[in-house]
Amino acid sequence: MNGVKSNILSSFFKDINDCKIIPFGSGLIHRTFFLQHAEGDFILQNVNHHVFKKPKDLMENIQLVSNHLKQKNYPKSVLSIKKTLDGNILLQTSENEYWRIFDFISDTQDFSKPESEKQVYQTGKSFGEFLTYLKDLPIEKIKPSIPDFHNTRMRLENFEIAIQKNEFDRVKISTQEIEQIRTWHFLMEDYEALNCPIRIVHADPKISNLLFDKNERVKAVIDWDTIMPGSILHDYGDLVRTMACEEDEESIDFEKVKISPSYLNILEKGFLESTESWLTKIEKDNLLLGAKVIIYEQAIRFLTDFLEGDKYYNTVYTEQNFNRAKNQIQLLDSTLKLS
Ligand code: GN1
Ligand code: MG
Repeated sequence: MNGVKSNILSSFFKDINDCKIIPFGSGLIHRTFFLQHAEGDFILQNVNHHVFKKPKDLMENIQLVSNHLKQKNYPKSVLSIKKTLDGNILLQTSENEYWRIFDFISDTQDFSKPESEKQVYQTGKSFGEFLTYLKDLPIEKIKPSIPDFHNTRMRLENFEIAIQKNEFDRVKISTQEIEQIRTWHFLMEDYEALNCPIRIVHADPKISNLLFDKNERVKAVIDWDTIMPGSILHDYGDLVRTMACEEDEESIDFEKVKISPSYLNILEKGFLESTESWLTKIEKDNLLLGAKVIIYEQAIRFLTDFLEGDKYYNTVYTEQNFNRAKNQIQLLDSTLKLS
């Protein structure tokens, strides 16, 4: 069934005769399916354990966050894990694959770029609300599912190693982009000098990780795999990266890839409405630096993956990661011109 073996389904359901499975979503890491069953609708995922080396840790994080939010009466939908028939939150198969199931959150839409000011404002506000609810979850209970995930310095080191190795002979065509990235080194230093507080963050709040209702309001923040100790600036930055640009990260219409000042203002307004009372001055004063650093990091990551032969991100054509890197470079260039 769409490449999903029956032993996987029979680990979760007593009766698997009426299962319908179709590929789903736009994630760049896992394989995701929509699963219909007499018991209800679900999301079935094959967890990428090359990226998430300890899949059990991330499932424990998700369960913890889900219970916490439910207990606090968080007003939006949350991820609910469907356990295997023998009570596990994750299935490990004899072929060393990891599978999991969540309840499907119905009546939603998702986007790869923003559609209106109302949607942008609602996103800032709702995502700020999500972080506010995570604030009183004891941070030591959350395990970093990918160590050094937003360690830009380490990302740059890996980038330089990929250039040195040049395994796929792609350095030559990337010369201009490589040089551009090197000139923006100062962004990482500016960020490091801040010493931002460490809090529980989402670490991947791009637009497609938010589900909207018919009225352009956020119904759920999804993709909790990267919830970990980190910096609010990175989370706000990822919102700006995908919510304050009228083109999406796959666009090769590079001329049009730029920050929209009106979307940026309205996103910040919504975000601060939910977070202003508890963010520190350092955080509030440096939100835009968070955006610059995260767009920078994303450009580095896409270009590194291109140089390494597209091992990390799912791609459907050869130069996709190169184009994604060019898109982010363009976006950063326009962000730097704002101030
Ligand atoms: C990946 O899994 P997905 O598509 O939501 C990536 C993010 C990147 C994003 C770029 C674990 O997110 O860090 O920002 O692609 N997730 C991981 O689109 O690397
Ligand atoms: Mg993700």
